[in-house]
Amino acid sequence: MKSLQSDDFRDRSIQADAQQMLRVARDAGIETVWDRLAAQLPQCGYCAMGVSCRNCAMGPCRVDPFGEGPQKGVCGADADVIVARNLGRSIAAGASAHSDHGRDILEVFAETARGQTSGYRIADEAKLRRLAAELGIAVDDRPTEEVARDVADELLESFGTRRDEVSFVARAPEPRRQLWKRLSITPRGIDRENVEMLHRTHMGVDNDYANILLHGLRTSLSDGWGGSMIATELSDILFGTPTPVTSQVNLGVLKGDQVNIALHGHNPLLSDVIVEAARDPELVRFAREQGAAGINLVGLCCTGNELLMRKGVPMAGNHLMQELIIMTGALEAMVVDYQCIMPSVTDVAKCYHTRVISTADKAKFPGATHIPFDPHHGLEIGKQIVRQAIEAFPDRNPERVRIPDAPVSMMAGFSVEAILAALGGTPEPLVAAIRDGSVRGAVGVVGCNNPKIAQDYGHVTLTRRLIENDILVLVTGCAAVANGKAGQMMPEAAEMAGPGLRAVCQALGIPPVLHMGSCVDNTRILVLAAALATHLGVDIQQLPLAGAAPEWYSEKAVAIGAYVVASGITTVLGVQPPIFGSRNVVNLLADGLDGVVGARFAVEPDPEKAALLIRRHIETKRRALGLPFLEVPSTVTVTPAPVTA
Ligand code: BF8
Ligand code: SF4
Repeated sequence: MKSLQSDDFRDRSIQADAQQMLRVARDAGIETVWDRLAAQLPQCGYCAMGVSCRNCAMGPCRVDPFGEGPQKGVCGADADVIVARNLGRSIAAGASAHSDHGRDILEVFAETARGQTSGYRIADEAKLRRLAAELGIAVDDRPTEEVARDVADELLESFGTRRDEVSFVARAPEPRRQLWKRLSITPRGIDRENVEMLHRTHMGVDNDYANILLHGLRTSLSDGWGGSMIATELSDILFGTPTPVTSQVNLGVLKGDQVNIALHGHNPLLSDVIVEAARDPELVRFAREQGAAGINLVGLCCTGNELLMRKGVPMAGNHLMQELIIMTGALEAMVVDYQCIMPSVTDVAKCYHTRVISTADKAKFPGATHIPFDPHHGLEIGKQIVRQAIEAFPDRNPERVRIPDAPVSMMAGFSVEAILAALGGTPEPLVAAIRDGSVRGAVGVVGCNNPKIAQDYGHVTLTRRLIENDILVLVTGCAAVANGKAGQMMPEAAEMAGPGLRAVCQALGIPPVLHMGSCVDNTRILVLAAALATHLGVDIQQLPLAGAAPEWYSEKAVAIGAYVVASGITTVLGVQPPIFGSRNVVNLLADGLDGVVGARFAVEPDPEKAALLIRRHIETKRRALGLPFLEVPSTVTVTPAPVTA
């Protein structure tokens, strides 16, 4: 890892807006995530290798991966069991986060169907009816609310224990479903698989590392084809299915003369009504009275992605921008819901006039003002929050305002429906392009920022190399924002692509990097992969696809990686997961899984090398399908053009 002590902020981020704010942080003596990482170094080697355990009070224990110290915990668990248990619990935590988000949406959807909410409505009735028909619910001549109630009841059952499989498993291609059945990893109930993982990883239950990891796949599938998919589908129905939209990205989206409000977190339930509240003429007038020219909403992280995808709300930044945005001195309020919100934001906010407003009873932040979300008064609460932000405006110190200029244009809104529409209503043009080799394949580049990697370097470099080699890139989450900032998400970016992909993008008027949404929207990638596989009459594992999480940090990303692999898509991680203390676990995940689910994990911190690895993988899949393929040598002298934002 590069030194984090230096003043050369290119080590910390490749983006100019972040570098500029890091200078402000240094000059003002404000601590950031990078400083805290430096203070943690060297991080615990046992934990980094996954061989420490504190699952019971006979411990905590650790196993010496070099064979010199103890080889077993007090209970007798060896490195294999400890590593597998820790990984299993990470998957369960990530899957639970996504799925609980899905449940929150589902509950508001159910109440909306019963006419019990305020500020919510069925925005995409056609999608509701399509979904209902898919779930076997009668739709003809029935009122929308009635259909919605049945959909809600059906999906609520997916969380429990009364089913053999969660509803959306039926969307997977038949051979994949048969495979899951043979392996006994079909997810039965979303909550059930997560609870069972906690049970299995209690002391003295599942002591077979492979058996734990198989259940890890099942748990992750309950997220990918369960909780997250429910979140995506119902968010589309409640707030609209995304269609292509152009907006702007980076800290330059803040406005010097307006009340700036950042919407941060993951769940669009409240932020969506805040968009409406901010248009309220009375509040706009109030903002003017306070001396502001207007109210400017911007997004952060996945709540930002939800709003960008559906409403074109400008995007201020991804994960590592959440502290830096406050240091612009121009942020009146940061409204947070849950997930990926650093506890440190309230500390940074204390140095400025910024109000941090927490909104979820399950996610409180000492130092924040708590205004609890309540779907029965959605719009009212949204207005109350906007009012708070406006009240903070007169406290802004104009001398401390530092807004980086020049936001970058980015296109978003590529739901599966929008992609099919761009293709003329059928996947055939994409399939034809993949067949003739003008598009070699597609890769989902997803996931977080992690201060262990210069911010966005992994995402931007890997994506650039893939599109240069005619590989279509699908992005979500923080990876999408990274590529947006780097200017790789406008139709003009087709110029950066290889000749085949360039021609396809230019013919369709789309970018070579398609924004498919927030992290729960990785399920859109599953749906697209399933549609392509079914169209071709093959299983997902046979398709020239791959996944990549170059800068992942979160347990949610672990769950995503696991369900992507369990769905048959090989995935390359850019940050080392804590598994290297068990050779058996590493061998299973990086090799053995290929013979089980037809896909595996790889770890490659260097995005240049990861690009080669992925290209080789895609050409191997092409060859097996009998499609024209290229030789991608394993040792290529890479003299790439430097990637900068
Ligand atoms: O769910 S990519 S840092 S913001 S976990 Fe978090 Fe990772 Fe960003 Fe969205 Ni996803
Ligand atoms: Fe130690 Fe076993 Fe308890 Fe873990 S479960 S803390 S390895 S005794």
